[in-house]
Amino acid sequence: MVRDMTTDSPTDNSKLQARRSFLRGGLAIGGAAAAAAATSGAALANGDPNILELKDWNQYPGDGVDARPYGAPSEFEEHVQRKSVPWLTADPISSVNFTPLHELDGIITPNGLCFERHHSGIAEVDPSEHRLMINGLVDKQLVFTMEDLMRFPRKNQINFLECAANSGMEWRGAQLNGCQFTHGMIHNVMYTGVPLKTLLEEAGLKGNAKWLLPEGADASGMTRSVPIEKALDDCLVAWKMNGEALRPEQGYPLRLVVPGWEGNMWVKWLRRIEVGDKPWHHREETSKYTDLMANGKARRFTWEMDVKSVITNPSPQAPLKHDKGFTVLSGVAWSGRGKVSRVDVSLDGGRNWQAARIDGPSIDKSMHRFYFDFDWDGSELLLQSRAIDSEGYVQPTKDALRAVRGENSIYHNNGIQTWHIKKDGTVENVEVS
Ligand SMILES: Nc1nc2c(c(=O)[nH]1)N[C@H]1C(S)=C(S)[C@@H](COP(=O)(O)O)O[C@H]1N2
Ligand SMILES: [Mo]
Repeated sequence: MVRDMTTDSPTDNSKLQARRSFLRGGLAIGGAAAAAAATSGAALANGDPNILELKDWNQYPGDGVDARPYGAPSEFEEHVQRKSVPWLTADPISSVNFTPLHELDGIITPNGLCFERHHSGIAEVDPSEHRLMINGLVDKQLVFTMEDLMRFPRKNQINFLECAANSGMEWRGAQLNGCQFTHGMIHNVMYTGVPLKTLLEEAGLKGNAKWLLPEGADASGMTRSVPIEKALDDCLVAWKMNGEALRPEQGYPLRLVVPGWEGNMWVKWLRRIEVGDKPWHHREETSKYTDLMANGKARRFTWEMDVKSVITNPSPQAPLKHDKGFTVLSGVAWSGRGKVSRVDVSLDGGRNWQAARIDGPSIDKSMHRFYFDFDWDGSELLLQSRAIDSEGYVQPTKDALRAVRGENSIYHNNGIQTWHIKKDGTVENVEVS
């Protein structure tokens, strides 16, 4: 149990702010709006200074257009941060931090909040000195500058990247108190780049070309074996994320996008792609990123990230701040095998299920956003979400997962998450069986 990381406690001020904005924008929402209006009406009768008094921003002009050449979030959003779990790794150089999923909405992860996973820290690469080499079983060995790459026909793709270790700390039981920590090794970004297929065709694949070995330019020299079928299908060599250059944390100036497959294969600071006829069996696909089964054997090359979902609001870092009544529940779902076709929500630990509403774009191998609007009766709840993908795969319970995979795994935990909602609206990470 890691209590001290739940720092996002609501202040009275933020409660007031929430009511004010609800009143301003909420007139068409019916019963819920009426309840909120009644509260605000009482505040008004007592002389709410937020209504009666002039603020600085009402009276004095603000910064001009030259003050913020590259914008940053409001200072009131300072608590919205990537966070690490101090005891998880020995040092921050080979470590991970987590996306604050409970602070986000829609499907796109803002660039500054995308979780980071580095094996040797953030490489600061000068793009003018960066090269991408393709060698091995090709007709022509090629070297590209960044300018060379940008002359190829481009493609845009929205894809989630999930580290295979996401939720890994939860394998043996509920541990971390917040969806940021249990599920935050994921981000969902629109990438711009050139299809890997185009570059491989430029080099010309030999008949026996079956595998690729992408390699990173960071000090970890990250490598993974990628089968040629995937490379020719939907992989991208990308230099933009959400419209702007990749952030250094995400592999500036170049990274591999491997849609739906485990994050480890999305090599950052991509400098070389070797073409071979068999996998290389490197560290990241033998000692790491394999799944130790109950019989002592390890599953290998488990690339696809199976269907998964989590309720982000409410959750331990985002408790319910209102009394019983109209409640908007929200969460995210994704599948490495396609689209999410349905998300069900349970209020009673998986006994009864109701369909949630998926809202926003539904894109292959992308995050989906779901909502479930319900009338909270103020009693304790055991919230769960269960996603079903376009292949018909249903997100399993943690018990079902352990029955097949045993107790030894870290990677590929897509089990159903349970949040215990208390009567006072606080939330705890629990497991039901
Ligand atoms: N060159 C290089 N590529 C890398 C890594 C790395 O340490 N070095 N980490 C990998 C792992 S384990 C993951 S989960 C993703 C994380 O991507 P992100 O930092 O954009 O979240 O990058 C992958 N690519
Ligand atoms: Mo990872």
